[in-house]
Amino acid sequence: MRQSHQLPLLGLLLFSLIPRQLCEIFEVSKNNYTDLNPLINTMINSKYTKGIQAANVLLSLRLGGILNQCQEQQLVQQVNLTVYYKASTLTSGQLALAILALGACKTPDETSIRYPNLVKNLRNKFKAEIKNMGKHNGNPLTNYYQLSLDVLALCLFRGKFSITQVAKIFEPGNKNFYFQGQFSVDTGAMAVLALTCVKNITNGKKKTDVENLNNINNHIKSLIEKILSQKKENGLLGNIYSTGEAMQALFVSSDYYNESKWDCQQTLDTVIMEIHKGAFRIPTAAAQILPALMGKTYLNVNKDSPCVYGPGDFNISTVEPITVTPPLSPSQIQVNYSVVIIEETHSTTVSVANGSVFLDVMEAAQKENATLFGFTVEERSWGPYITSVQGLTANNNNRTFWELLNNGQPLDQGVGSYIVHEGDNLEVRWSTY
Ligand code: B12
Ligand SMILES: *[C@@H]1O[C@H](CO)[C@@H](O)[C@H](O)[C@H]1NC(C)=O
Ligand SMILES: *[C@@H]1O[C@H](CO)[C@@H](O)[C@H](O)[C@H]1NC(C)=O
Ligand SMILES: *[C@@H]1O[C@H](CO)[C@@H](O)[C@H](O)[C@H]1NC(C)=O
Ligand SMILES: *[C@@H]1O[C@H](CO)[C@@H](O)[C@H](O)[C@H]1NC(C)=O
Ligand SMILES: *[C@@H]1O[C@H](CO)[C@@H](O)[C@H](O)[C@H]1NC(C)=O
Ligand SMILES: *[C@@H]1O[C@H](CO)[C@@H](O)[C@H](O)[C@H]1NC(C)=O
Ligand SMILES: *[C@@H]1O[C@H](CO)[C@@H](O)[C@H](O)[C@H]1NC(C)=O
Ligand SMILES: *[C@@H]1O[C@H](CO)[C@@H](O)[C@H](O)[C@H]1NC(C)=O
Ligand SMILES: *[C@@H]1O[C@H](CO)[C@@H](O)[C@H](O)[C@H]1NC(C)=O
Repeated sequence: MRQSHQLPLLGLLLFSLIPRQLCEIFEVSKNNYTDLNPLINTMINSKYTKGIQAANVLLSLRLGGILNQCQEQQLVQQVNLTVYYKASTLTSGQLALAILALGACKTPDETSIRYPNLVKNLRNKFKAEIKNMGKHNGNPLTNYYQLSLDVLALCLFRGKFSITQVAKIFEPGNKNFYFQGQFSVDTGAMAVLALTCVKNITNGKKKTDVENLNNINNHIKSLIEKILSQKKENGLLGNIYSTGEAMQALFVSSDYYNESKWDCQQTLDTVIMEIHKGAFRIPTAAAQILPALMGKTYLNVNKDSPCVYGPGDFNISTVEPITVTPPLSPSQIQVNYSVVIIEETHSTTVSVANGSVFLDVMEAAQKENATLFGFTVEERSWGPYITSVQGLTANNNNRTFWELLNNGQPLDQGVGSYIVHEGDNLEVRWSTY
């Protein structure tokens, strides 16, 4: 494989600015940058980078200082289209992500751009989330990962919000930090980033401020403990897809845990290994892991760092494209597939090409009997998301969703990514989270 590109100079400098106790990240050597190529390729070569996925990618590549002007313009255009023409259909967190991406770096002449209209719109969407919690048993329109993105964007871009309310909502015992009783590391990490920003803009003069600061400090400490308690043998925090954001949370919270509690290098080594195994083939997955690998966090977003351009820019066209999924082989495999709704189970055995994904199995079953195996699917930033099966639709107001399992174990990938194997017992189950 020929690798003839390099990261921009600023990228090199940034490596050396990472606080020492965190991670020795990469040695400044070309060898190490090539480890990141699969991520960058996935993000830049994706033909499907539009909408919110483009916001994820833009934010990530800007934080990394990896884009050239042309690539950046294309991505900004995609995000522009989404925020200016589809604003009303965006969820709160989608808009927040777009604001973070658009504001993630500034050329010297636009340091004052703060997207006041978008921020005002976000404020209204955030209010609607809170209102929904009041009406529907504490359940927001979306989820706490998105409420955290909202607070982060409002905080960084000078939107109005109540610090007292934030301190109250993000109480770590809140059920919205958990899915099926399990602490959600992604959600906790995003909340730590948001709370860290809020903490920093709160000056402790008034009595309520002192109380809020005290609460927020306690929340951060407790969330960090919960994140570290999800550390696996191999150093991952939660699973491979939550690790990047958990690393960001740990980077900004070094005052809240003992250094001996986290071996950053081990986490990093495992992530690099997983990059080479192809774990980050989805652009959003690549986008979420990259900043941490470059020692950056979402709090670095409006630090007035200019976008990095120049002759040393990463030359995308010299990079070999990666295959997105292994090729289908002509041989067929047999898998079991069941739809489970409470006590009622409908099963079938389907035959699909070796190398097929879960979605192919669902489509084969649907062809066989659309009454029993009919379903609807929507494209989201992580790929196809199952919204209904047998006409039964998932609903955030009562925390219902269609859960994916194999051999009784929940999958950590979606229907568009999980490659099925001979003898799999696949299941879509009507569940609550
Ligand atoms: C909240 C959440 C959920 C909620 C979504 C409903 C709600 N109340 O919002 C619930 C609990 C239902 C859920 C379900 C699942 N999730 Co989920 N979820 C998240 C979380 C924490 C935040 C998503 C979000 O709001 N992003 C921000 C907004 C701005 O982006 P968005 O694209 O508009 O968000 C929507 C989609 O992401 C979608 N969504 C949520 N999860 C998943 C998973 C997949 C595969 C897809 C395609 C879409 C999708 O719901 C979001 C709200 O509408 C992410 C964490 C992360 N790191 O991103 C995990 C995450 C995306 N989920 C994940 C997984 C694996 C699942 C499940 C497949 C689990 C399972 N075994 O069933 C199912 C989806 C099954 C299906 N029906 O297709 C993984 C995806 C990894 C991967 N490589 O694909 C993540 C990264 C968590 C992790 N660390 O493993 N999830
Ligand atoms: C970085 O590169 C050096 C030598 O080029 C290598 O020894 C080291 O293991 C690499 N680090 C990582 C995290 O891959
Ligand atoms: C995106 O929108 C902003 C604000 O309307 C505009 O100034 C900018 O030129 C647009 N950028 C692109 C690449 O379309
Ligand atoms: C805290 O806020 C100040 C300005 O109020 C800013 O200069 C500083 O970078 C912020 N620190 C963090 C960690 O965000
Ligand atoms: C950190 O952990 C080490 C080893 O477990 C211990 O010796 C040290 O006292 C701890 N420091 C703090 C500040 O808790
Ligand atoms: C980038 O790659 C293209 C095609 O391989 C080449 O023509 C161009 O000169 C390269 N640019 C830089 C800056 O290396
Ligand atoms: C499916 O393909 C994989 C490699 O792509 C191979 O190892 C496996 O034996 C194949 N299974 C069948 C049943 O053909
Ligand atoms: C689908 O399954 C249902 C229930 O078993 C059955 O009544 C129906 O005839 C089947 N439809 C087809 C097209 O096989
Ligand atoms: C959830 O809400 C939907 C729509 O309001 C309703 O059809 C469904 O029966 C509810 N499910 C549960 C488990 O309460
Ligand atoms: C498919 O499921 C049925 C019923 O659950 C089970 O008896 C059978 O062994 C399964 N087949 C395979 C290949 O696992």
